[in-house]
Amino acid sequence: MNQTEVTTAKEQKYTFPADFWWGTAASATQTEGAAFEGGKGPNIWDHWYEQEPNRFFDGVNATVASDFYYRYEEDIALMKELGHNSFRISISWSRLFPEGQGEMNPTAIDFYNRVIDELIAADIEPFVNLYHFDMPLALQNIGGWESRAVVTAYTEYAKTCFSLFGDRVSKWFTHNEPIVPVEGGYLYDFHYPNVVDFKRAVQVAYHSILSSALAIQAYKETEQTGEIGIILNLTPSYPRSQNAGDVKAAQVADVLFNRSFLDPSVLGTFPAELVDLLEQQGALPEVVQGDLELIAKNTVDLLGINYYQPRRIKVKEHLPHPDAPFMPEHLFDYYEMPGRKMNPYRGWEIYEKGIYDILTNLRENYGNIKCFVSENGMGVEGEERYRDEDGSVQDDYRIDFIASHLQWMHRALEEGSNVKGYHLWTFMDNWSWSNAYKNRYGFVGLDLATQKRTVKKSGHWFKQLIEEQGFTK
Ligand code: BGP
Repeated sequence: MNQTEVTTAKEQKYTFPADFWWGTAASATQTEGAAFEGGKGPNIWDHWYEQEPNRFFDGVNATVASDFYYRYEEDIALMKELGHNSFRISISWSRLFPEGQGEMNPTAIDFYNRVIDELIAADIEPFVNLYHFDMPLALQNIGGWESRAVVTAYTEYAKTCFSLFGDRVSKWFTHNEPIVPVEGGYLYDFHYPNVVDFKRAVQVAYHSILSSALAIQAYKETEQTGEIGIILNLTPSYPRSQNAGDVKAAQVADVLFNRSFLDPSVLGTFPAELVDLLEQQGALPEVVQGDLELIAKNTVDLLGINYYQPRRIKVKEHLPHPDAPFMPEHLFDYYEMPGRKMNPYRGWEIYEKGIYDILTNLRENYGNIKCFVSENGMGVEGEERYRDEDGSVQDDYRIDFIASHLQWMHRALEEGSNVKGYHLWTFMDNWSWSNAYKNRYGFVGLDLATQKRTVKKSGHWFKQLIEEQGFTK
């Protein structure tokens, strides 16, 4: 297990446990397509596109995506060929409940049953996530995550999923990156409903956390014996220097963007620093009696970590106008560290050690919670230029990206981290919320004109890695 064998003077073999989860992650909106078919109701993405198509990159929406709705058999067969032992899907809430609650759509039940059965038949464990940014429009119209009634509807939706699919699914996730709809929809204007208001953002965040605890409670009340968790995008916050101002600023960013969700999900409590900050801003959310006990009792079994980039933080140098409505960035500034390695296409820093720092933090401060890397990946524009004569993208940069992250993960494992697996974002090039098809992430290339799938070099490399339980670098 986990040993590092010395192969040559410089190269090492990194070996992972035999039962490590290897696979990829995807989401319903970004892959299924059939956005207006099979009885699916509209969600906020369908609606926003209808309202403001120019807010979508290249004016392209997710109506077709990667056509998984029609091609899931072919895609799962390819996953099997590439050695996956696990794959994350999300259920489209508005496909199952076109109005978000009430009447169920039998065609959707049939579709998800077929996908889950197909995965199991291919020896690929389905990891099922309940919410990946796709609020049913009917529920957004009554307030979305700002509304307590939507929390109740979500709990019913979660219970329904457990009872429909829980006989075969034993890895459940309540949310993917719940802070993103908060940031996008209520702070920085990159998701519908395009509100910019800190207090409302806090209420949305609070209700997402509460809904997660309610779903966990509902799962525990079933007879089912699987595990339930949440998937968080963790962004380690590094101060520019060890000066008190920089260090304090980085801690504030960490509390706001990481600990705000991590602490209640894993420890069952909110950081005192967060409560103080919200109190100072007059932004404490509405909490109903009994909520905090419920959150305390219903923490996760399993944590998914989406890791793309760190935050580099420095002390706030120019204070905002005293009348400016509060925004998190009033408390710190971002800092462009000289010499940092960037993914030029996505504009995100690549810092492989971040994954080790996250895992170490979880081991030291979060009871070494069982976890896995649920997303990590590299979006690249213009990958066609790396195609060989057979059409296969020779993406050595992606292999290098994955291997360098795995090296740090391996080190964390050796030091006792409870990390159980690694999923790349994503299996096949897919539609992105912010960039449509500009940046490609998959192990499998997608020809948009023909929907033809072609495995990239990284896909073959990953298959070999799984077969050999590791790699040499
Ligand atoms: C994560 C999301 C994914 C995916 C990925 C890549 O935050 O969970 O849904 O989109 O980021 O980001 P992007 O597509 O914006 O480059």
